Amino acid sequence: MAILDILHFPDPRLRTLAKPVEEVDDDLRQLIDDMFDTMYQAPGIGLAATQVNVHRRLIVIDVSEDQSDPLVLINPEIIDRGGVESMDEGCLSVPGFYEKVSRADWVQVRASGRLGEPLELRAEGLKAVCIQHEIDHLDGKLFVDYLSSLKRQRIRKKLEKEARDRPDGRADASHKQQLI
Ligand code: QAP
Ligand code: CO
Repeated sequence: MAILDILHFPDPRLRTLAKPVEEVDDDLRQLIDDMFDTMYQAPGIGLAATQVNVHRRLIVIDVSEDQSDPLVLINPEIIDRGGVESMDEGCLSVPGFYEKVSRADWVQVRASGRLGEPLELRAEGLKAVCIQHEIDHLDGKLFVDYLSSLKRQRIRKKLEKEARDRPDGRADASHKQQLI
């Protein structure tokens, strides 16, 4: 069990374009387990590897109320989408802020699972929104990018101040990129 440090907006490392996962091995599965531990203890419903400073295309999601529906998506691709859904989003990298974002309300996703097996699924509602939010992270994109620049700037200033006021540099300790 390991809780990983989460990067906070406006950390420039959150803007990194993640590379495809090439091999699903025990090291990757250890990272997946640590990402679930980190997400569940937050608590959160989705976490992308980018947020823990690992720039590989991997996300974990669980939108259930009782941590009963873990979903691992490796190299996820949205192959079809439809509908429009507007919902309040938050982000573990933007702690304390929630804003409405408009996205597709269903997605068809192709990915690999925890054992490297090919996977295709259709998700709708919160799960579909969460998948789109997490894949955005792999492309260096954050939900605040969909807000007005005024709102984004306000959030940035508050989080910059919080980072300054945090003497131990918590949540900013992982300066070295992990090599997976
Ligand atoms: C993305 O976000 C998401 O500010 C996942 O203080 C969220 O798990 C997609 C969290 C909502 C769709 C709808 C945020 C935890 C967790 C915070 C999260 C916080 C503590 C966010
Ligand atoms: Co997020």
